Amino acid sequence: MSTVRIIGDSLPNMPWQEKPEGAAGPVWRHAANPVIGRNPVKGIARIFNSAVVPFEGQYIGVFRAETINGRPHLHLGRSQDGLKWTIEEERIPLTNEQGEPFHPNYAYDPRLVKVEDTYYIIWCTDFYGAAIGVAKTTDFKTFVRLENPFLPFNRNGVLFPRKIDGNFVMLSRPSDSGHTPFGDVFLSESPDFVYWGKHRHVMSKGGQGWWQSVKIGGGPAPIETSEGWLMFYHGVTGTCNGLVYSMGAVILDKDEPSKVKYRSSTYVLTPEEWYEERGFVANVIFPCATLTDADTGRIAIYYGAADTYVGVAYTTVQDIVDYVKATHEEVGDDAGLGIM
Ligand code: BMA
Repeated sequence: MSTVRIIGDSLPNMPWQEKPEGAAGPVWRHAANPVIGRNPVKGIARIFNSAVVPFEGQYIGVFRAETINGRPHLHLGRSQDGLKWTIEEERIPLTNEQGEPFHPNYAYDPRLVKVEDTYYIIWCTDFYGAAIGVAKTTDFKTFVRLENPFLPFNRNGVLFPRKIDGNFVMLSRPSDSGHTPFGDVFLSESPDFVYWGKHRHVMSKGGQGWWQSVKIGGGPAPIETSEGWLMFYHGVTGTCNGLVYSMGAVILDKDEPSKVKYRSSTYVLTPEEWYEERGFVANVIFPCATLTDADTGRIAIYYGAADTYVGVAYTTVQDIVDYVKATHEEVGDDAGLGIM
């Protein structure tokens, strides 16, 4: 019997496949992955680490598009079913708040989150090095870039889908300027999306799970459930052959989301399929978005695979919450408020 509920909208036409017999873990892959292959659009070599939302009965996405000159930019895509995508050839026409064109040097790993009636794009931008960029739209025609919320260096900006206690809440992962060999997840609040503060530590890397021993970073926008905020994230380990990115899951306190309630000691998805193990960067699973249906508890997770493809995976809120509780491990002082 289902006891855990998603607190959100119904989405009966979201992509879905039932759990196959003998699935190894609580998350299973879409059988026809990858849903976006190489060279999907003229001038774009690879699309991965991207975000989607339901919009006007269809789906719209902000995609990390690696152009054929090697730079990542953000491109819009549309889909009837959330699986077959039409991606625009031109990058998203961002403007600044005065309405003038604004072109970030590079833009990658977007998240796309609706708060009230506005859609926010949060990405990794160039601000004297890697930092968090933000923009907003209500119609997916005009996109206004807002002030950068945080100082460099920082990545993996993840906005909560509603205000908590009247404030916007954003996770981020402070880091270094390169392929950062460290990183924990922090949380910041803002009353106006301009001034950010009340910074809290949320989660450390590590614990018994060596799959997340090097660094971690937030994933899709947290999903509100009757047990708290469910968040998928990436955890990274080092090997003699380079880094390996897996997906983990955590449940944060509903009212004080800097507190970890349950955190899975094991990954919930790790590179196993050819499109995850082989590509521009081998062995990467990097989740950036989910679609959910509150009526059935279904969750579809969009993830970048091997910095080359987009994959979709599924779970239900009951499956994943049960799994996270059953494999829970407390890491350091993560269960506290995160104020030193
Ligand atoms: C991280 C980010 C991600 C990428 C991952 C693996 O530092 O740059 O965009 O998927 O490395 O290359």
